[in-house]
Amino acid sequence: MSEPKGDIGLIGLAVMGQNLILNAADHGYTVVAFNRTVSKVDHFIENEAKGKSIIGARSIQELVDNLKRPRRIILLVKAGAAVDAFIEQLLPYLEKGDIIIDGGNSHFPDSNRRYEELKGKGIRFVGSGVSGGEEGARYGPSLMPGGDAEAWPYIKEIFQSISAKSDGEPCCDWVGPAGAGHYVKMVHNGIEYGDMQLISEAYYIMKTVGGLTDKEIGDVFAQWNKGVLDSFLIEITRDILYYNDTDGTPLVEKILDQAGQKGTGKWTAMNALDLGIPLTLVGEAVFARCLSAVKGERVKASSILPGPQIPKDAVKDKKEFIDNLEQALYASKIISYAQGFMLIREAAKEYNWDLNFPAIALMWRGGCIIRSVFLGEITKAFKEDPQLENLLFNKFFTDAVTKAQAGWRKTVSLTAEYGIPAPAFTTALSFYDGYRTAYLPANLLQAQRDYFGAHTFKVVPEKANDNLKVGEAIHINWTGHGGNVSATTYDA
Ligand code: 2AM
Repeated sequence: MSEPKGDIGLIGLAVMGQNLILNAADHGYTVVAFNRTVSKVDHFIENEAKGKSIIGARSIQELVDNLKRPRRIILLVKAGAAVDAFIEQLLPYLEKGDIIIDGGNSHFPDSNRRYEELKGKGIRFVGSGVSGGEEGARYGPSLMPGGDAEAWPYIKEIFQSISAKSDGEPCCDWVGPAGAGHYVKMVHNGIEYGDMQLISEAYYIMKTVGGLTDKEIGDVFAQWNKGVLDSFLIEITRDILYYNDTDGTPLVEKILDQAGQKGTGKWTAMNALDLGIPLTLVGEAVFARCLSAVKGERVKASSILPGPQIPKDAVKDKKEFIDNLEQALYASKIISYAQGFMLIREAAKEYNWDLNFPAIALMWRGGCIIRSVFLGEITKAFKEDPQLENLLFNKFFTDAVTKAQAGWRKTVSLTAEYGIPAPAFTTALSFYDGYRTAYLPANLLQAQRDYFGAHTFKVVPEKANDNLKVGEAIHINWTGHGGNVSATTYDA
């Protein structure tokens, strides 16, 4: 057989897979395409792929035979069993040093497992987050590869050339070991939940308290998209609000208010609970979707549970109201990203991953759903200090939240006063106030825990005395009854 021509193989010809192949072919690579349902290969080769540097394979053997060594094979199939099934099918045909890249929406523990299993067999595994939807896959996605670092030199050029660019820099770099690529993609999705919830709350506040029409709200988003909030999600929100149904009224007002979810936001929130990180905004965004889902109960509650009336003149100065709202959205978004990076930092510690923080921000800067000008500032912050403890400690962001604070507080007050649900705005502000408080009421909490469960507490070093010694686990007999036994396992 003549020398194989294929630079890279791709299994899974759904829209994402097809578009990624076309993207790679446009960049001069020869791609070998395969799919479980082989008729899709034929259809693709005869249509979209016609005349391009794309080879159709009708079996795994044919796919592998057509690839240069080390073979590079991307899987873009349904997450879960399909990925394991294809890895199993590929293994008999691969050699040590070949590379399997899972570009699907796999949960990171699966990628950790696959990385380990394949390492044992001499196969280099990469789990790569891919974001940007169908359009992104075709013209430049955000790619977040992690796994076996030995694979990176062999895939770097292809990955960085097909990825989105931000100021000429590719939105793709090596994330870190094992499942780190899929982990970072998961957190991206969690943050996406948060951004979408914040924007939806802003729309709702303008609609209810502000009394704005959808067209007027669309105009506000159009305006915001020219400033610090410039982002893909603000842009599409503007377009959605401008979009009218055939009868000339806004389509969005005809959509049932029950949010769906596929689970990546939940995974992020659950991981935050596991690692003990207050990722409150993403958590609220997931719960807000859950609350929206109990539509029947909400309709019933709307006629039983009273709340304040919104007076017609609730908003006296419309411009000020909108400016405050913009500040609230901006500040809350900063909090959400600060929390997201707190989580990633903790994951790096917990899983012993050496992560590339400036690269993570840059990968989200373009190509993906949360792409924004704002992520350029985050990239800068981490480039200045890759060890940055918290985004809020970077001068740009300290100044930004300081400046936004008054408008943010007024907006949250307004929602509380008029009974408008704004969980994401509210939790962001609560986090901010908690984070900047040196002495929280957890002292009382510790006392309660010690009172009923003898869980012990530690003393504030400056207030130590002969009975309360620094660093010691102290138990007090609060009632004067019972013993002095402390319990660390009793959890009633
Ligand atoms: P199909 O075209 O044969 O259905 C997105 O669904 C992609 O994942 C498609 O390429 C689909 O292949 C593939 N896929 C879904 N479930 C699969 C499975 N259990 N085994 C192999 N491929 C699967």
